[in-house]
Amino acid sequence: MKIGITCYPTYGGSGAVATELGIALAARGHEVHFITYQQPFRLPNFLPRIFFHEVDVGRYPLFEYPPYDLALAVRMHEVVRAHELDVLHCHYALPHATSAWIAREMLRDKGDDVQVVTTLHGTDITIVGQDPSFHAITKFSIERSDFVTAVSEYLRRETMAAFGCTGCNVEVIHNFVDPAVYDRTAHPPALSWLVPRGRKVIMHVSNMRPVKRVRDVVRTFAKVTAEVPSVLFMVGDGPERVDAEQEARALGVERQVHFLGKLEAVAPLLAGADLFLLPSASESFGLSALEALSSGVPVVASRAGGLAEVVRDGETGALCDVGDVDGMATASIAILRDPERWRAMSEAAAADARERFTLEKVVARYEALYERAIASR
Ligand code: GMT
Repeated sequence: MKIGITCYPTYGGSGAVATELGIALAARGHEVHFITYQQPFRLPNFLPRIFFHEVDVGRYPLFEYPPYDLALAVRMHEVVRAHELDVLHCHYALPHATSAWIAREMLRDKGDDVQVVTTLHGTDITIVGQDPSFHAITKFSIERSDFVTAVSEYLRRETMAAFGCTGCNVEVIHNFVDPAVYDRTAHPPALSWLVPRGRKVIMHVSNMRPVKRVRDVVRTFAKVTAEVPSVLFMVGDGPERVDAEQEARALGVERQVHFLGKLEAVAPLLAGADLFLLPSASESFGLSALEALSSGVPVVASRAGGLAEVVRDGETGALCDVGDVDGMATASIAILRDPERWRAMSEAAAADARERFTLEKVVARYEALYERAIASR
């Protein structure tokens, strides 16, 4: 099959999923065309059967806001025609699904066609899509997609509730990990030089937007390290990083908290972690939690959105209410203090990630969906 993939190419879960899906599809013999404004951050420079088509918005003094959605629609239309694509797979509804609808209308105008598959990732529904400025166009774009998927059952329900969405049938296809990459036995220790002997390693990975509640990460860590001496690695960057740094200073733990910035490869770091914290206010899935679990790292997280579909409370980690820093600290201490319990959770986490979210199984579901889409033309 020939698949076009559009995503946000910068640091974020939806771009990571879209890119890894494209790489996996190409490895299975399909031709994959990424259509976006920048090379996706997890895409290496060259791989067989993978093409990257840059969208150039151009600049014109009249346009205070360059119309990216239209430039994207034109580029999609062009690439579908030039490479005879079967499917356009849009990751994140806005504006990608809208641009794909325009591209498909332009194709139909000339007697051509393409199938549009839209994968909803979370904030496209829970935040952006519910903004009155975007609600109607998000609903329209979802309903006009040929097939719609959501990355969790939670997000499917949210979509139905927010949009009514009578004209569409949202199918749940969970996110996935490559168990060969997210494997704690596959990487040499990367951070041990920063970890004083005997300390546990706690990690958080995110784009540090308000929804991630990074202050809660630091607050939880401060309580944990008072009982079980630890270090905290904060991976990623974003608007709340400064607040988290300030919180670490206020709590007197700044020398034990390392901000590592945006790193492309987190698997080697996760391989040396003892615990992962994700106290988000909302999370449609929590890809970073899954990457940690696959790496054998128990996850202590908030019971928000789709996280309860990813983390098995008491088996592969612990779930607490949003903002319950005391609960998260107590759960973390209980896991870190008991080596037998930690080992059992670490093994259960890696096994469960491989059983339920392995790349092979999930990519096969997308392949089957594309086949259905093509057959329905
Ligand atoms: O979480 C983010 O800030 C990034 C965002 C995105 O769109 O890239 O992540 C969303 O999609 C990920 C991949 O499907 C999910 O794992 C995240 O849970 C989801 N984020 C939220 O729902 C807040």
